[in-house]
Amino acid sequence: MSNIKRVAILGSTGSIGRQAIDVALENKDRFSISALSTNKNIKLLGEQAALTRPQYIAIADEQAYRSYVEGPGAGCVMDIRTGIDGIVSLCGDQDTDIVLNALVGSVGLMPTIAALKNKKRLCLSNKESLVVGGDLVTRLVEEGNPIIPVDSEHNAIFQCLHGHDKKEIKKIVITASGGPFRRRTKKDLKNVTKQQALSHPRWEMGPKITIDSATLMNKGLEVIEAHYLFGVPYEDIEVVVHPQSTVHSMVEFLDGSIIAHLGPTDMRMPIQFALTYPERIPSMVPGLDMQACEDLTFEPVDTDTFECLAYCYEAGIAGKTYPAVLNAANEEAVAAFLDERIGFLDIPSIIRHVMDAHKPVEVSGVDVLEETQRSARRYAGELISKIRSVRA
Ligand code: MN3
Repeated sequence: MSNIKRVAILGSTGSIGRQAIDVALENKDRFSISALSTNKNIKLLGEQAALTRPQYIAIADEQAYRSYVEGPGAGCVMDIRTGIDGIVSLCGDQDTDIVLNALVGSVGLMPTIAALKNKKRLCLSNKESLVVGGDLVTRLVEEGNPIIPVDSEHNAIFQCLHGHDKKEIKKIVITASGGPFRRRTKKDLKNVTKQQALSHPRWEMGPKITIDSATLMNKGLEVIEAHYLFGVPYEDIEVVVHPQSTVHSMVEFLDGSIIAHLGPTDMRMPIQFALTYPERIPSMVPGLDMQACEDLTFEPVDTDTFECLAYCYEAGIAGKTYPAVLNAANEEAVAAFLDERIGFLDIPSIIRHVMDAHKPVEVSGVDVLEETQRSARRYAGELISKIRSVRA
């Protein structure tokens, strides 16, 4: 058997997916790509497929799938699939050792479940899988096959915890850059534009996560993600603003020692670590120059202004279907904000209303989550159209 690990990259045309391809191509002696998937960016997918020669590709959007198989994909030797089922099926292929789930949004849940059920190594960038389905997903995690987090903060915590027992953790400290609106007041945020919200000071990311970073929703989702990944109660998960984003996160242990993870702000580093774990190999990413390092500063997070973060703690602690509802409302609100149908502060307001109207139930299975999210999205949609008619 060859030592080359075969990687399925779900969401290969997104920011994380593209960087994962870079890492795999840079380490051809270790990795080959067995599968790629996109929602509908078939142009880039075609280029990636020509470059990496996977056995399988999946195009979630049916129309994009048809244009591809009738166009550039015609006569191609790859097995081309469509729909969410097509993406999920990539997680079970015998030709795949590692599934890197870099999908955006709650659509990532089913592939996460499939990868764990099929006993693949799951490198998880899709935090929504854990936010929406944390109770279901953690039940599938087996000893010896942990989820390897790709999200930089969680990848950092995962590294800090190496060799330590969970019982030794006093608390987890997740760092936040503070986003583009750090130190702003609510009044300042009332009329911020989509462009302003999309210019993140530290990280280059896709539009959805960039807006989530501006509202601090992203940090809140990461708190829930950390709760499920590391089994730490919410009261032991703290968020601190660290504008330089050099410390990616920290763990405080029972004896008061804090172990922190530092590195450049480049996602290729956590992606590579997730793929090579437990080994470390040289990286193409230039290391951190400590001589040139700015001051490393820390400040409290302002949850009065950035209410989304407080809502995430609330939903996480309340449990049951609350996190799924919070996430669904956020996805709808962010899409509407990106379409310029609602204002920036309408995002937390919509989430608040949808959460308040929700009657929580126990997460007994995927169907419960689907029904819950559907009705949360429907209600969020109603609120969005009301706001829109007021604005027009
Ligand atoms: Mn992150």
